Amino acid sequence: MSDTSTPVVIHRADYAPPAFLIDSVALEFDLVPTRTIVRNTMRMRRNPGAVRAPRLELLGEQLELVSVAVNGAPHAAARAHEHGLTLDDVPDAFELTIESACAPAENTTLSGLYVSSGNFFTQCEAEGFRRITYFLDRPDVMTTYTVTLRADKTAYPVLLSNGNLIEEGDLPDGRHFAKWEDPFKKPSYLFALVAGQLVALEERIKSASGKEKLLQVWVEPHDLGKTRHAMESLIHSIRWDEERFGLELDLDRFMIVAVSDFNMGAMENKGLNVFNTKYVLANPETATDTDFANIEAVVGHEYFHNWTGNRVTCRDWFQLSLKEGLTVFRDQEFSADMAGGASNEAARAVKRIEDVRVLRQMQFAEDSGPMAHPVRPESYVEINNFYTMTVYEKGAEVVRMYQTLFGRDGFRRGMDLYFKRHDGQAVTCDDFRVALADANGRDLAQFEGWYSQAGTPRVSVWTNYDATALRYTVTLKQGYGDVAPAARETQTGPLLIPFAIGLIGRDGADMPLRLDGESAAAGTTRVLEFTGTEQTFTFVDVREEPLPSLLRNFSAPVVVEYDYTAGELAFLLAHDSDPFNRWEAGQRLATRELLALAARAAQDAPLSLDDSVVAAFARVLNDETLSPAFRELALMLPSEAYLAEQMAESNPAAVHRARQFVRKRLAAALRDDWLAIHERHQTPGAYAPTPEAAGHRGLKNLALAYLAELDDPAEAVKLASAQYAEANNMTDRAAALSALLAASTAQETPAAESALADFYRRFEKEPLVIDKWFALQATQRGTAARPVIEVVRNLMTHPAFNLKNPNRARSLIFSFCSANPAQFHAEDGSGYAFWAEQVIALDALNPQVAARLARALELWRRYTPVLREKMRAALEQVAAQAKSRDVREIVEKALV
Ligand code: B3K
Ligand code: ZN
Repeated sequence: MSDTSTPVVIHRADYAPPAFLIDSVALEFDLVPTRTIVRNTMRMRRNPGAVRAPRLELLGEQLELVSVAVNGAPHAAARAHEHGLTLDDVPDAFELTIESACAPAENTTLSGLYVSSGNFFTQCEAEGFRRITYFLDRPDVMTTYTVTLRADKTAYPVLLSNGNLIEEGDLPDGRHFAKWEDPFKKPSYLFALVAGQLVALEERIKSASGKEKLLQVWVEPHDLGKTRHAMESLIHSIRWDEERFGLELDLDRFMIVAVSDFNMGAMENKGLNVFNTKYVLANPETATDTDFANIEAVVGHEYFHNWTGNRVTCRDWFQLSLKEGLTVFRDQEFSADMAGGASNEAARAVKRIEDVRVLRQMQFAEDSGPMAHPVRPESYVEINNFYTMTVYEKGAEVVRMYQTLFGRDGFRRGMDLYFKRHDGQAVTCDDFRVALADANGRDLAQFEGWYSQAGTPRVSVWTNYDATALRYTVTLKQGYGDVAPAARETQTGPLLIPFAIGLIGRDGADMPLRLDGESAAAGTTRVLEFTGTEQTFTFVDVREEPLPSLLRNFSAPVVVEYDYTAGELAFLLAHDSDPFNRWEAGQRLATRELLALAARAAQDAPLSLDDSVVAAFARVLNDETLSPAFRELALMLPSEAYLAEQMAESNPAAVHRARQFVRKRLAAALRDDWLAIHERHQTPGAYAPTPEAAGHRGLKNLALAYLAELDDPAEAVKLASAQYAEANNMTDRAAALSALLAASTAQETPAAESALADFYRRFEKEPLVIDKWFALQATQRGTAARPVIEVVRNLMTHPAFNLKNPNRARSLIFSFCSANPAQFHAEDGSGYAFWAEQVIALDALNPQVAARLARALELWRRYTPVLREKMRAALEQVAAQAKSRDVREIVEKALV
């Protein structure tokens, strides 16, 4: 971990096939927290497809070598070193047996084998398997695994690994064993074991072809009552993959295990998915609507990896998006289908909007900073730093574009061919693209640019209407804005951009579309294939000057530049038949106003907002033909982080003042509407986490949040206090608490303090709820008299705080540093000093989590000079003290 030598940069261009292959591996574990012995027997042979290597190099980290034998005889020519084990003089084919020891109880990195709440867990992706045993720990080495687990029977009654349980029994001294066999070849990153005191919710189902399957959700005994939703999500996922992609569960048994100490969301180990408790446990009292939806999405995501990732895996880690972009796309489609089915466009749009919000807020930001990289990166120092928004979310957009180009059926044809060609293989993003192209009879060479170019493309649009000829031309020009020099080098030529467009008439209705050269009009949305640097498309028979609806449903991950007037945006917000673009029009309108206000706020000039803007939002709010979920999204202003990023010089304080000004203005101007909405969208009766009910709660709680902005928050405090006390679900209770905290910014209220205390007492034994308690306080508004940094520092000493638990660290530290920009970027630099301390403290415990936190300052160059200099100093302090490769890669790239 404390590797202080010059960082080694790994390049995609250096890929070479493995010199040796492993035909099978048998692992035996003697599980003891302080010293676990692993006996690893591999059948190995030279790879006929590789250059002959003089020696065998196995990777290993933090291991104590006990013995090495080749074909049963001790092997003298074996050298253990910091990064692994080197064996000279090995035959062409042989059996290699290695015994080594590791210390799971001391493993705070949560990579490899570790102990959490007294139970054993593993996390191997990306390079954790080498912390368990010496191995060819790379994804293109696939083999079959047999795993024997031995442990004390009382302390570890449950022993799980991948695949099928083939034998179990008792051993002397109160120990027992279990033997598991995974019939499918897999790379080492998909290996898993779990051992401990766990119980399972079980279901038996029949898969599409009639085979019986055992499904289990394993948790600690006191959490068994919170597993139903995860189980149902799993069953829905299995059905969905059968129906939409014809993909069946290939194992007899599929297990999900929840663990409270976990670096990320979940992990798709073959047949034994390991999950952060946050994405498994839910009941109405402890989980919000968002939690319920996230559980469904993550259970789906990990399950879908069984085909996209596990059956067909990545040749090397540069191809990560092959599995992640594709699987995110699949989970997005799954959630959209679950919410609205294939035909309910409005419900699907809500999911689409939520996904695009995340992409624009986080991925576009990533693309504009020192960590900008293509969907298929060219190099890395620490691969764990490349599980990014670009690889995942932009990667998913890239996959979505195939579907936009070829339609659902064409996409399905491509997927079928991909599996037909590559099942059981470790392949590349190119292989995927070529399968999609071949299945649809297309040449997609130009599309490769989406994998190799970094940065967010910008499409500028000009339109012209010729009233005499009834022709309407749309000229598109593509390029990139300002990006880091390293990103610019990757930008080699125009991309193939599927650009969906509609034309709207004065009556607000879509016009039929006929491009020049076509014999008749067809449809009202057209996907233009924009392939040149600049290209003009001509529509004919256009009876009046239309208003263009551009990039419908966000058909490509680009920024569209077009000079809409405020009036045109209000018109689109009221009429566009494309629900995504209706929302988008509101966002453009709001962003434009907010940025103008932020510029004024930065100069301490007075702020004002035109009544017409308020009226445009009021119309949407009260449009009963729109779903509550859509209205909630439409009335949610762009985030402070997103707005700050749009400024020439990011000024979080000015953005905060501008955004608060607009919130207060909307709160006051629409006070009666908010009150009516809060009353009308109650969801009496038993709680159900359906999208409809969640939509009502979401809109109702947005109303409460706006009411809490009123200068006189008495009414909001009354409503929120009642809602807090009477809530039968966490969504309403947490929203009420959040409103009370917001209201107490304007006027100190005892209701907020007492609700906070009550919340803690009520949920003291529910770690995931206590995470919310920390997060709510870390993201609160704060006042000059009581800046949030003081609250946060105080909470760091709370007995329930624990830096070693990633969920807890994220709930307090990350929430403050990444989700409370106005307070974090305090001019005195207090936020940055705190950040530096925490990155360094985490670096010694858990480099992966530390590196995530380190990224909170990566856009430092874009801030106002005062902030910029303080951020640089904090970064330099971390650069001088951090030891891990993970953190050093982030801060060194930021400082270049
Ligand atoms: N594949 C894992 C992520 C592993 C992250 C390693 N640092 C979860 C997922 O994307 O499904
Ligand atoms: Zn994934």
